[in-house]
Amino acid sequence: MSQEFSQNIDAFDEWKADIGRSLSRFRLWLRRNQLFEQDLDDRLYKLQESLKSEYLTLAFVGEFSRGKTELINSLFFSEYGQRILPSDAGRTTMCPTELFYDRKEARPYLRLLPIETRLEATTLTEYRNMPSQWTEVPLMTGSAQEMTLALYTITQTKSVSVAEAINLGFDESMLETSESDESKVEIPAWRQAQVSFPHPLFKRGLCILDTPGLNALGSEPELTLKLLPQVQAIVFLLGADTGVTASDMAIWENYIQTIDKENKLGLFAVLNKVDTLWDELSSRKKVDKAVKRMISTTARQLQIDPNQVIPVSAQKALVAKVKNDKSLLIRSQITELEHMLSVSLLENKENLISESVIENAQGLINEASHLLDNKNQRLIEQKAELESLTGESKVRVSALIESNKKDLQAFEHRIIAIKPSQRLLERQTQILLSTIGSQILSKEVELTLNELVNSKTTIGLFSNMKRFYLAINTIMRELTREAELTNKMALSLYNKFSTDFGMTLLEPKLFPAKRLNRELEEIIRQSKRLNNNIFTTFTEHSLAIRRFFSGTVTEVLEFFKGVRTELTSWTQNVIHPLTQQLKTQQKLIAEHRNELLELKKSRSNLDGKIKALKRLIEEIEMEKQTAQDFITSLEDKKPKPEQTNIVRISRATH
Ligand SMILES: Nc1nc2c(ncn2[C@@H]2O[C@H](COP(=O)(O)OP(=O)(O)OP(=O)(O)O)[C@@H](O)[C@H]2O)c(=O)[nH]1
Ligand SMILES: [Mg+2]
Repeated sequence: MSQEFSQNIDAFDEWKADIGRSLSRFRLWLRRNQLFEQDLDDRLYKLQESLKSEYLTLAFVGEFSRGKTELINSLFFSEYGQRILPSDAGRTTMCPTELFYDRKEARPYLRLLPIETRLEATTLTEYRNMPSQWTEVPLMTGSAQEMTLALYTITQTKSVSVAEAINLGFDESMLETSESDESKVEIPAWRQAQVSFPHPLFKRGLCILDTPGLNALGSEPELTLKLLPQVQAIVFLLGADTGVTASDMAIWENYIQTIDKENKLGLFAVLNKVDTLWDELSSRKKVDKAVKRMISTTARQLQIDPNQVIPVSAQKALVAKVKNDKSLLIRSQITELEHMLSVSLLENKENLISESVIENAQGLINEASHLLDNKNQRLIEQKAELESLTGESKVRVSALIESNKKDLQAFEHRIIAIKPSQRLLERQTQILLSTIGSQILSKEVELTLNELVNSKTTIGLFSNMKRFYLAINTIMRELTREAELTNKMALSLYNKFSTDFGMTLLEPKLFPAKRLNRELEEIIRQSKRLNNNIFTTFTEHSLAIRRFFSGTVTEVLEFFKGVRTELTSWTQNVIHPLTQQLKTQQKLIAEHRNELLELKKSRSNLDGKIKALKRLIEEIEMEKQTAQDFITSLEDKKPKPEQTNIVRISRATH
């Protein structure tokens, strides 16, 4: 892709490095202020690491033959001077293909997962970590011919009986009859392809997902449930030669509009093959008018704004790049598309990082800064005490030691007094965790499996599937109820803490039950749509059940696993500020006691001690300012929506 994209990635890397540096500085700051704790440091380290490992994924989706692969060729492989990925008339890309650079193995390869793996209960995600299950084809990146030949494997099909095809999850009406044997049908030979290629942009973390048309989207649940919702931007391809057809509409409505990313997804409707409207005998003006008309029809059909439909000619762009034909390149309008893709892709990633890293880090800094606030409060009180000693008698010091002793005792009492509430909250978080414990879920899954296996009819299968959804919803409701209770307890513990210890505290971060509910609803909604026809399509119930398990059930289990991890770290985070505050305060009182004891022996250095306290208070004030500066500088790094002019496809009103 263009130099501009490369420059934007440079800026993006610099932005990430900048955030990483801020976090490193904050980690040092914590050590300097004696606030270092392994647990907190680990959390910060994880945030820093998450900045490094991220891939940026751009998916190309649309009905077959709209030019997805041709567009990828012209965006990324024009340097080869020919088509590298197979793009032909008719169905070409037979399986979802990921193009990226494997930074771990650091070598080019083509890996293909045999279609038969669909019969196994293992998920695509699991297969990703099992290289031995994939067939590897060497990639000679130095030669265009060798590359083209190797990548042609992606288009391979095989002849199987109709029954076999159906069992593998294909819809019979979508398959072509085999040329060599009329009783057989052609199915893709592979389920998924991975191309590791040292393209400069792939090396920097860009990943491309090329997908086949409608048929494949329908038959590979993980593509719809998992791969697509995870990408940063989707290019939806349409052809100017066909206009928006019924199957284009089906993909748009079922697979794209349904992705709920709370508008965090860059989505582009690309009207490809505009060159089919070019006409040697018509004036450029007339052609432009025809393109405009087509764009407005397309926009109306997709219910989006016309300026959200981007016209392009992937084929002419490829030719123009290969032949270095500048005027054809301009006419192909590829540069405009490249610009939009590069900006949007990065902008979406920046938004995600902003939420997951920047906001988390700001929370931690705020917490630490609050701790210093309370610390200073106490130091100021102690300084006032020492100041009141000047010129006073020894008796006064003894009185202070006595009162300090009482302070410490009272403090320890209060710690003991608050323990039950703290333990109650800890126990409640355990209850919360147990509502989605792996045992409960395994039991549910086992039950579902038994009931499905014992179902004699398709209707029976359906009702048992429904029962699974209901059971999952009940578990989620239970979690939500317990989460509300937990949140209430956290709030009241924080309140009690503030009043008992006379310290201000930040509001506790509440457990995000609402968001998790939304996420699960989305998984169930997508699964229901996918599963609607699996029990009627599959001849053998056992295969249908297996598909239901490898798709929906696995997805639901993965979701709850994620919730458990989130919950565990939430639990630690909600208690942590309290224990940390108490520890710091207790230490201060104890240190003050030592000081007073020393003063009792000799008062000669009273002035020195007051001065030292004064300096310490000033230093802490400065450190607090530094913490505020960290927060502001991170705030400045957040992407500013008003600065970009990317068109986003607004969610059509349903
Ligand atoms: N005229 C014209 N033809 C194009 C253009 N882009 C692609 N094509 C042709 O359309 C056909 C299909 O292109 P592909 O890139 O294979 O389409 P696809 O969307 O990847 O199709 P599948 O892989 O089968 O899903 C090929 O013959 C391309 O040469 C274009 O901009 N203009
Ligand atoms: Mg293709």
